[in-house]
Amino acid sequence: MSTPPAAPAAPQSGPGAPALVAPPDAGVDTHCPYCALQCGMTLRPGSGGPEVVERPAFPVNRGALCGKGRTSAEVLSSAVRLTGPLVRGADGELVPAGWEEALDRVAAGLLRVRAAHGRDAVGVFGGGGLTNEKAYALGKFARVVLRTSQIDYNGRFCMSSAAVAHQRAFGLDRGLPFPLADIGATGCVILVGSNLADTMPPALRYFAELKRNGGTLIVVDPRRTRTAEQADLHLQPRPGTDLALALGLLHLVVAEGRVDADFVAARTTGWERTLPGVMAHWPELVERITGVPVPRLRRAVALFCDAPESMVLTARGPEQQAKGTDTVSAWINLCLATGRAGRPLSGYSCLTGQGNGQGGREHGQKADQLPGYRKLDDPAARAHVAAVWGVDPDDLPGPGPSAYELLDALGRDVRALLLMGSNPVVSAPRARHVAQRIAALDFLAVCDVVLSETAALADVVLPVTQWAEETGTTTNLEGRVILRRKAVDPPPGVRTDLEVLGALAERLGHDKGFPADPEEVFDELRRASAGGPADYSGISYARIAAEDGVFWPCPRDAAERTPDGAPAGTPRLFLDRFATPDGRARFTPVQHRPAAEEPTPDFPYYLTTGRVLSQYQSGAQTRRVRELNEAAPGPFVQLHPRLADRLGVADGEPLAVTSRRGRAVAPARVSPAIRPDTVFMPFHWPGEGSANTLTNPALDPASRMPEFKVCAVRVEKA
Ligand SMILES: Nc1nc2c(c(=O)[nH]1)N[C@H]1C(S)=C(S)[C@@H](COP(=O)(O)OP(=O)(O)OC[C@H]3O[C@@H](n4cnc5c(=O)[nH]c(N)nc54)[C@H](O)[C@@H]3O)O[C@H]1N2
Ligand SMILES: Nc1nc2c(c(=O)[nH]1)N[C@H]1C(S)=C(S)[C@@H](COP(=O)(O)OP(=O)(O)OC[C@H]3O[C@@H](n4cnc5c(=O)[nH]c(N)nc54)[C@H](O)[C@@H]3O)O[C@H]1N2
Ligand code: SF4
Ligand SMILES: [Mo]
Repeated sequence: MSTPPAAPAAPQSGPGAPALVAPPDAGVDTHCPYCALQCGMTLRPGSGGPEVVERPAFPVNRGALCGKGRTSAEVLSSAVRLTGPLVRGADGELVPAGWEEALDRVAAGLLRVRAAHGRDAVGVFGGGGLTNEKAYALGKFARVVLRTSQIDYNGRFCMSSAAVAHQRAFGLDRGLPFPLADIGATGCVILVGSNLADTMPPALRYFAELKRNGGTLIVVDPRRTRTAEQADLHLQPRPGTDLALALGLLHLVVAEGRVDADFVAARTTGWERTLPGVMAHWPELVERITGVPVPRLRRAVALFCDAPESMVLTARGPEQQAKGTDTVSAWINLCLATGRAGRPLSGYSCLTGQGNGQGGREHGQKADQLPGYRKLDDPAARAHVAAVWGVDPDDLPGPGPSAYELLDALGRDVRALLLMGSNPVVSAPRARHVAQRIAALDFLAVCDVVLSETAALADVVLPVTQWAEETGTTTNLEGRVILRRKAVDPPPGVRTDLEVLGALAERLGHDKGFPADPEEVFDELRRASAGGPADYSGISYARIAAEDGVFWPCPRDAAERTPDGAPAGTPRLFLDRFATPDGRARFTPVQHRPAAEEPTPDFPYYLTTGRVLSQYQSGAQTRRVRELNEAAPGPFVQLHPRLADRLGVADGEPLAVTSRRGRAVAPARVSPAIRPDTVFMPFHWPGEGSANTLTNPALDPASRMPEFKVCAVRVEKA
């Protein structure tokens, strides 16, 4: 593994500070670079560079920002980032180079591998933080220029299980089928494996509203997080047992006569086939599997069903499991059986994670997908998109492997990789192995803002612009398409991802089709998405700016219109019908099964992983912000006092955590907030304390999601 670059603090004055594009003091309305809430903010000139100020008019966060958003302007400073291309020199070191040389090298590297090993020896890896325009251009670049099937992205590690379960049940995958603000007005929310007090703090206000309105919150998490502390009822299951838990709750719904038979009859299919699996999960069995006492299961069912309306929201806890898809299906089944779907203020939804986690999964950087959330193996979809791209449908490659499978094939089947918007050396499961696979590549090119741990392994590093330095759209967790506006000039020496793709396409024989102007790309994306499930054809930059975002689907020929005559977007889905061929939601029969790895005498504890408030993802950006680094300086192992006693470790002492993949060492953080049979590690850091040294790449059969949330470990004093 590469040594992590140090995280320098970001000075905000002097030559490194970017200049604001807008007239002085006016400020530019834009959005946070980080999570899927995509909080609205304004960038205004300050004494030492642009300052983030509140933008109360934006409806989702209503002015509130977390510490990451508040400090996000620091990452714009040239002191913490790449400001010129780097190429691997003769002595093996990365050395500065000009753009022409760097781009020539990338083109030559990709062509060389293609000539020697064929088109599918060249791979592409994208990211859910990329704007819609970039994700679209990257997918098009892979299919049209490289003509490779080997493209996937980090969203596979994020919400992919919920996406598959959504499709399976509702025929459409949009994280929230309603605006976030609806949460405040429903009667009961079951929040499953989300720690949004740390991961989306401004969203907490809607849960506070829920409680003010007399509603109740149930949190399902093996840890008593700051989110769980807000709950009326906290269920604290063993990691990896949510599937049994959901089945157990549904069993009680049936046993207590709480099924909404009218809803089931009128708006769903598949209940009869689903019922036997439900009845096989009686409460005492579920208590044994999950560790949640039967009276608490009963209490949860009462709160959920007695409320006039209720919702289930899942996040990574139940989804990042090798049975994540079936687990989400079980929670959806609970909603369907109780009639909590397809009507206002009720329903299932998934809290998408990355800045463009929603849009990034719609426009073609996914292995099996074409823009508009079309399927790559659907002949009509291929014909439509090929016509927009001006190519023969038969020339489009077919579906390729999923993210982990692609990374695992590096240096073997896939020998060159173009990577944009991810840092898998830190964030992929079994990360040491992934780093070895990356090191075995014949050629690696990385586009990034900073020298990430993955970029540090590249043959060529291309420095690119980021959020406030360029214009583009993202689609937030609600399905609201929003406009991130350019607010500051980038440092000289960096280019946009779109410019990079255009320049590479040209070198690979495509001098047209890859414009650098984001609005031009968006207009093409609108045409490519027209008629697809995620139809953006009625959305324009001007409309987004005027309306605080537009919810997809928004077809150009929509029957409903806004007062201005524009096609109406769709804030709430499924009110009349679900997006299945017969308009009914589909139950999925599911059965509980153990995690891919359960504790054994050699590896007696569960490890689960996740996030802390002040770091974002692989930490590539937030580890470079002084305030955030001070708040969350490094990895730790959270463990219960009883386990700490048994191991003879005190708070702060180094602990070694070993799984079948490797060993990590980090200080103990002793806390009664976690189950005694489980330890927790955040995954934001490379090096000795890297959680992903340990994690299990066992994949969900349907979504190909790795099992980040549960593996078996040994824990000892280091
Ligand atoms: N501060 C911060 N915010 C972020 C991010 C970040 O890196 N840092 N990343 C963004 C992204 S991309 C995402 S995907 C979201 C993720 O947002 P969340 O899903 O809220 O984040 P996690 O911490 O991964 O997991 C949530 C909770 O799942 C619990 N959990 C672990 N195992 C299980 C289990 O088996 N069952 C259940 N029910 N729960 C379990 C963990 O204890 C944890 O508290 O956050 C987004 N926001
Ligand atoms: N153990 C464990 N591992 C996990 C998870 C977990 O819960 N536990 N969660 C998983 C989840 S949900 C996710 S989403 C992944 C995320 O993990 P990663 O895919 O590694 O995500 P980031 O750290 O956000 O990496 C984004 C990279 O792109 C760069 N970047 C930012 N903006 C741009 C841009 O506009 N263009 C380009 N070219 N680059 C840009 C950033 O500097 C950074 O280096 O991690 C997964 N890994
Ligand atoms: S909650 Fe998410 S979008 Fe909002 S400021 Fe924090 S990181 Fe940014
Ligand atoms: Mo994510």
